[in-house]
Amino acid sequence: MTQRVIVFLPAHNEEASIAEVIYRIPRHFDDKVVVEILVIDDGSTDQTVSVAKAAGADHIVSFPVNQGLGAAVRAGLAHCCLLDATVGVMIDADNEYPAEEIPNIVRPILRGEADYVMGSRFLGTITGMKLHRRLGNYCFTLLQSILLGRWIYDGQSGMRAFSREAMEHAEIIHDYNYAQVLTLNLVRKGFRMKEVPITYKVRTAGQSFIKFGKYMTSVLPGIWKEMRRPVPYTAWGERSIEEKNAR
Ligand SMILES: Nc1nc2c(ncn2[C@@H]2O[C@H](COP(=O)(O)OP(=O)(O)OP(=O)(O)O)[C@@H](O)[C@H]2O)c(=O)[nH]1
Ligand SMILES: [Mg+2]
Repeated sequence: MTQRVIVFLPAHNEEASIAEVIYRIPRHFDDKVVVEILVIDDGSTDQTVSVAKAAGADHIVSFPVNQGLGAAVRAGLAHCCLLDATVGVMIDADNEYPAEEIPNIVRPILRGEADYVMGSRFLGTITGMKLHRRLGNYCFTLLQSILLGRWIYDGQSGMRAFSREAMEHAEIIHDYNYAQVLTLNLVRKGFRMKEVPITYKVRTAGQSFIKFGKYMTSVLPGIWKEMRRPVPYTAWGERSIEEKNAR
């Protein structure tokens, strides 16, 4: 049976790099897999959409105004389900992540070994990441490791793959970002997470959206709120996460 892999790119004003990301996405890495590309244009005011279409994007969803990266990833996951994806992949549109390595994060899901695969920069290789970014990544990753009681290497990766069931049940609690709250949400629901090494190269075009103050005042309360929510669904059935951990 043919499996559908939908690769989605959240994009806000990425005309300089989105085409290169689309060209780098492998379309035929397995005879039984069809790959399609979906762009979630978050109110871009540049030529992101026309550049993406010309580069071969199959589907475009455009927000009339900018809503934030969390909202864009939420829409990406929902549209992957609408497009009947077996596996959904998200990758940043800024060409920092290795799109040609997408099969490595998809295969564990196709093989039924994982529901949620993160491309890990810290297990792989990193070129050009500034020291303060590295430290920020370590701190936020450590926080997630403590909250989940399991070791995570890269909690802020912009390259991830999701099983259909994980996409259907993923909840992103705030519009600003998804990175930490999505992992907390899926792992607490019992989805099996796996990290796979990737090669990462810091962007040379466009602008990072991260501003220290906004990041702290949005992401930390988001993590707090997510952790205080009950888990209404568990991938292993009706039992609560406490019961599962106690077994
Ligand atoms: N939906 C949405 N996407 C955004 C926004 N800002 C950036 N993005 C996209 O989110 C992805 C990641 O954005 P970056 O600014 O590179 O953020 P980052 O990779 O976490 O941070 P850097 O380490 O600075 O690159 C890119 O594909 C952007 O186009 C936004 O306001 N809304
Ligand atoms: Mg980036």
